[in-house]
Amino acid sequence: MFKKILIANRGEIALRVIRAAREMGIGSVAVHSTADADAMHVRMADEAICIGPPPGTQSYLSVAAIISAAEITGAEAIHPGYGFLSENANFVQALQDHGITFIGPTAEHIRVMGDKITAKDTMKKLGVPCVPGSDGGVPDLETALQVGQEIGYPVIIKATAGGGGKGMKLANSEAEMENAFRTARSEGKSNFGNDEVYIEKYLGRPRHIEIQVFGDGKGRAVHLGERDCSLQRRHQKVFEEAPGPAIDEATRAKIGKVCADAVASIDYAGAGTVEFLYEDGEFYFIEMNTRLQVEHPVTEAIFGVDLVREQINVAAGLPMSFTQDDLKINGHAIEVRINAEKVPQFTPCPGKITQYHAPGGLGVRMDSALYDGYSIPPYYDSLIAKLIVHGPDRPAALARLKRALGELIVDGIDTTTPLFHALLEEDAVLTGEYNIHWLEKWLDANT
Ligand code: MV4
Repeated sequence: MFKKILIANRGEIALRVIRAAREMGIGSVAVHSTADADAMHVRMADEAICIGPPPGTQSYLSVAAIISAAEITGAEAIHPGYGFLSENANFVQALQDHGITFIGPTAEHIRVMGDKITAKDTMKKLGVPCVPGSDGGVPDLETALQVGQEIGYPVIIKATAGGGGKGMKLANSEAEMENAFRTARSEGKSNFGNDEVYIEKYLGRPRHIEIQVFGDGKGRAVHLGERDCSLQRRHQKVFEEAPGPAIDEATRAKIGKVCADAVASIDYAGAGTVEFLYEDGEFYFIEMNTRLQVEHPVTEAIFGVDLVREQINVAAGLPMSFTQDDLKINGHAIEVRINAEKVPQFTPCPGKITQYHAPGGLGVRMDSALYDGYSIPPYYDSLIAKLIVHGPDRPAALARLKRALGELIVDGIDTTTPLFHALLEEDAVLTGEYNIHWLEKWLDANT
């Protein structure tokens, strides 16, 4: 096992990894920008090292600075958290060249899944159900129109390097194809430096269901059920739950096994998420994320596992601590993302926290790097806390969420907390009968 690991991240996810390391008897090294000298991850880690000025590009995204920090401190492995360098194949390759272990999958797996066309092609060949559409990239408008003819409208044109909804364009008819095709291409080119696009049948009212998988890198893998992350605003998740309210046990076992078998057969190592659109009882693969996700705690809650500990074990060459048969769901969990943003516009709202009180009690987990008197810097993501509740069933989890939100105090800045109080009054949230469009429609009508 490693003696010391470096966490190439900040905020709550850096704390999450430091905590797992400490429980495992592993030393932790925090890295930080000059803007984060007073951040909680710096205080909580065994050691901390400054890696550059405030902008992420010059600090948390600087491969050279992070590798230097690992070499100076003698860290043997690096956990990337999520975001930043977590899905950067070149970073993983550079670590390998320096003899530092990446706590995550191989550079090759990151590369394959980072390109959505190769990801889809790979998953399709492994028996994972995909959205009907073009076979790979669509080189020109003529081919695009042919695909439209074959699969029928509406269709969606997606940039293969796309993300966060960028480089994604809807065409409702042949007449809309030319404009949509050109726009998707140019957005792909300008945002990601890649103008390759592919085409899919457009699904009108799906849920976003993602399957948590975990591999040992040696041909064994398990699934840990699904999360329903349909409640999103502008491709940002705000509320996630597990198990999914629309998924029954047989459905879960079936799609879970397909995903676990797929990643086992490619010797996938560590945590991964296979994302689907789910409509009318059918799953359609869209993407795979090769990192630990923000919302992983809802899965940890219902399965009673520590995914970060498992990641570290597997990276050190040890086996996973569970088999598929060991993994049984207990109850229901919900996470809400508390952002330093002012509703209804969701304007970022950095500033000084004058008073902070975290909710607690049975079935409540608050993952946050906040403290009294902390100043949230303006340079990074606005996520400041994840409130995760766990109860014996969905109604109990909802009641616990309402109770816990009532205990939360974050003074000095605006947060998205009022949104969750309001959502907990909505029938669609209480029944779980929502899809990927519900939240945006509700916000349009209510804010
Ligand atoms: C789709 C889709 C409908 N049909 N693909 C949005 C981001 C990207 N990860 C995939 N996305 C979508 N792909 C087909 N064939 C609708 C979306 C989509 C969406 C997906 C998940 C969660 C929220 C969403 C909001 C708008 C559109």
